[in-house]
Amino acid sequence: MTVTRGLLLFGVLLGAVLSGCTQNGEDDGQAPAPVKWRFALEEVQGSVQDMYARRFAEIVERETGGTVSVDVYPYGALGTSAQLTELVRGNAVQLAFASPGHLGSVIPEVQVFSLHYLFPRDEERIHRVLSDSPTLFGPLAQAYEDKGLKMLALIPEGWMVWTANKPIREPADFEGVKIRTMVSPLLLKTYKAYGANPTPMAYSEVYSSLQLNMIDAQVNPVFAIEEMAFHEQQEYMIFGYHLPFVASLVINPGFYESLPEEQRQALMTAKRELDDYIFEKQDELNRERLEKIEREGGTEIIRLTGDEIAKFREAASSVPQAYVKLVCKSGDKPCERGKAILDGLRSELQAPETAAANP
Ligand code: 6CS
Repeated sequence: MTVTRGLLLFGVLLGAVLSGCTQNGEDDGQAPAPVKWRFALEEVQGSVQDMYARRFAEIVERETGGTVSVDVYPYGALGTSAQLTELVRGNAVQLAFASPGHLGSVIPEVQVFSLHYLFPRDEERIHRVLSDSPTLFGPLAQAYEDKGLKMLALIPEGWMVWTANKPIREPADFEGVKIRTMVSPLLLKTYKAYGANPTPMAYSEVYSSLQLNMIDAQVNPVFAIEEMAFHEQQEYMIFGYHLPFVASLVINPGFYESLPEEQRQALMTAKRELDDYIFEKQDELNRERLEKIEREGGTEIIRLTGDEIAKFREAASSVPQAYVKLVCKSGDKPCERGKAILDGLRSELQAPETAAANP
């Protein structure tokens, strides 16, 4: 696949691409050339992250009167999710998406986004919390800062959906199933609680691992399953509504501090405008791509009933304790902060108007 080839060339390309960028150039004595910010994605062109980044670039360019230009690097150009995070910490790229599912070993507290059935079925509520949460933009953002990352925004990318070569309707169906997960430790604990055999690996390796039968199943939002063609290697897609996929947008903190006020404002304007934009766009994209998969045929879609979901909720009920154990293993500060994040997020998500909570 293109993505895999791109990642194999990581070392060579990275040097070539990054040394070719202008940070503060001049245009042959004419108007100063725009300052370039590099923005790296964990997803390919046409994805939710790509839509976000392209609109982000337009807004920043508009708000800074063209003095800043944003170069977007889709997945495959610069590295895996873990490598992109390191590039931001080193300011080799200024901005990147960092999925919590890949960040858990760096920022244990972020694994609150891996807790199955913590989030209600009410997507509007999730959207509002991800846009404005005092917990997520307070203590969680502080946990990012402590690890050399500034968290600018959290974006919803749709419900995670299981794909497999057998129908999965209850935790017992996961017994012995080799399911690819992102690399955060809590995800492994969760799938073990279902009886599965979780196998963490980079996104770029999933297609070939499915093709070679090295894994039996994987989990991702619909738009990603379609654009990475995972469904072509699987017979079933199962909606268990266990977890929305959330990505965080991170920026190098030193770079952010060095920006003039006008450019910081441009970042905040982009964040605010894009909160609503991406909520609507991801929903559209996930619907369109589900219809496409259904039209193509060959994939059986299963939507779990309330009773079936209840069995998964029960099987996952010990995982919040595992989250607390994991954050507390990392020291007193992450321990206290992790517990506060879990409690704070829980109460924000369960505000009274969330009548349609997860069954
Ligand atoms: O499964 C993954 O690793 C990836 N999935 C998506 C939808 N975005 C980025 C992430 O790395």
